[in-house]
Amino acid sequence: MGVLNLTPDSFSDGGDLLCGAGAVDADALLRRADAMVSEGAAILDLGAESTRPGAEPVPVAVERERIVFALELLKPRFDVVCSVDSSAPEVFEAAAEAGAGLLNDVRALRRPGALAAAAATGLPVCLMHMQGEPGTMQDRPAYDDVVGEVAAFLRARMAAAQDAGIGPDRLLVDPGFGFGKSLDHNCALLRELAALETLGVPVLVGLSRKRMIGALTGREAGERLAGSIAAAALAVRAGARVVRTHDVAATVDAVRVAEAVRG
Ligand code: HH2
Repeated sequence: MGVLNLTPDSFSDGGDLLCGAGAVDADALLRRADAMVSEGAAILDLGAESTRPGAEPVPVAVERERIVFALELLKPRFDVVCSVDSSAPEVFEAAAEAGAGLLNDVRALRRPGALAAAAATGLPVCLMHMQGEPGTMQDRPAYDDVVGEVAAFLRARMAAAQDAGIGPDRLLVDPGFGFGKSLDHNCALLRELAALETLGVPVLVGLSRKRMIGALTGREAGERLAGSIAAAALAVRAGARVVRTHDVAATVDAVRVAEAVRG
């Protein structure tokens, strides 16, 4: 899953795909998408609001406009699933109409109206764990048993989704690396990722260029490729089925090796 951030302020690639006025830069988006698809991405994840700690909220109308514009540009040109990284029910419906193939919600459909809106689209959904809200989630993350609590949260959100009409055949889950987690929490989740396989749906991971990689390697966001690749390989070895990445070519190679070893 290649990351395409249509945001001014994402932590590693913010502003790359927007023009000065905040509109999506069509040429830049097409170039980046084309590169990702030729490097082996099966999914492109479009996000129009940064979730990094302290990011500015984006009005829902702006988020929807950027997402729909990008989908209308990409869908006719690329034979891949276009995923939409959003928590807004208003965006789900518009995205589904514009050809989205997956909803990726870092809030696991907890916004009012999100469960019903996602159900109505008929699309698959990725439910991610996050402790707290983006603005403050890294202030003091705390767990007694991070792996058990993340698994229990995801199980509860799967049950809520099922009640709303979204069965397990339409779900993926994600432990949410870096979302309300210390370095120790992130490492414990990666070490014990296989525990999430008991949920019975595919596991997606987003580790690419994240702060945990920076903490472990001492490197800035643009220099975290090798660390991110190591984390992706470990995650696939432990059962991850989808890897969200900014660096598709290198990650595809690492995933192929880890998959072959996993068997
Ligand atoms: N991480 C980010 C955004 N969306 N979705 C899922 N399912 N899993 C993740 O780990 C995940 C995600 C944050 O990364 P990025 O999009 O690069 O940054 P930003 O939130 O600053 O736009």
